[in-house]
Amino acid sequence: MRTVFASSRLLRTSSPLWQLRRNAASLASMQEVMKLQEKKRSSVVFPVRDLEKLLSPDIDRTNFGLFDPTMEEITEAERWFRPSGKHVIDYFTSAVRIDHTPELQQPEVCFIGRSNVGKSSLIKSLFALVPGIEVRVSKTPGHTKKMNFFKVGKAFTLVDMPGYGYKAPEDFGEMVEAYIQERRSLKRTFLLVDGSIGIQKADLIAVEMCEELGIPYVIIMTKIDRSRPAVLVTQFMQIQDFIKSQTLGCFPEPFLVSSLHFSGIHLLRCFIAHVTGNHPKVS
Ligand SMILES: Nc1nc2c(ncn2[C@@H]2O[C@H](COP(=O)(O)OP(=O)(O)OP(=O)(O)O)[C@@H](O)[C@H]2O)c(=O)[nH]1
Ligand SMILES: [Mg+2]
Repeated sequence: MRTVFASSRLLRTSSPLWQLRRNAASLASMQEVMKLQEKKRSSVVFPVRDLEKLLSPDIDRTNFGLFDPTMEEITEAERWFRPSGKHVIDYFTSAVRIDHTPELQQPEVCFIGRSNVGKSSLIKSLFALVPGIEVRVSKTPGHTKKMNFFKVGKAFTLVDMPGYGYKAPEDFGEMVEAYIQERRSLKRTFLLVDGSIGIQKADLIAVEMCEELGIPYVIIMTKIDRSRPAVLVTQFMQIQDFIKSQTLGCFPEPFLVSSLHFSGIHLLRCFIAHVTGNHPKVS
């Protein structure tokens, strides 16, 4: 195991993440996050930084903080996720086949991953500032059975995908693969991996698909609230190593999110605004 912990830090058992259970829902906006103490704020916005502190100094940090906007840039990007009269954010339509997908010119990003990994929950958190928007999540795997399109004004579209694996629709391969291969407006594919268990066999199939199709994709580690920091940092380093040694099209640094605690959500909003060409200023 390559991960070497900074031992004194590892002995500290409490993570700032654990302390954030309280009032997590109120952290949906940067305005609320900015009211937190600096340490907590950083922990919510940049969860990777918490993990980085656990590593010994000699660990290679080349692929840490690759997308590193300022708090101001993240706050500014949030405007795309805030609806207004001129900027309507809502569910648009669903499709089960590529020839049923809507003709939209605006840039698109999609969320793929195993059933139950937290795709719909993540989209729900990203849209937490949109009153009344309906994004269905469920404890039952295989809940999302169609490609669900959410329009974010004229700026971009988010697509929630059915999961693969347990009880997934049989035509998942055909539906999702065809979409990824043919969708011209697709700017980024987010491949969700359960951060509490790491990469599974089924995830490798999705990685293989993305690699074969030669598309740019990003791994997101979900449900980070479920793991102790020492376990999470091990998973994180393993996934980073995996990306480095086994992939070509994958962004070198996984994103970390907890849809429950809003960790990593604000940064991801900024990244989405960035890759869809709506927030080009990020350093
Ligand atoms: N603790 C925790 N639970 C989560 C998180 N995200 C999702 N979950 C739970 O995981 C379960 C599955 O979430 P969904 O968002 O419906 O998963 P999905 O990937 O859309 O699943 P399918 O639609 O079946 O492909 C639900 O019980 C969620 O409450 C998280 O960040 N933390
Ligand atoms: Mg779903």
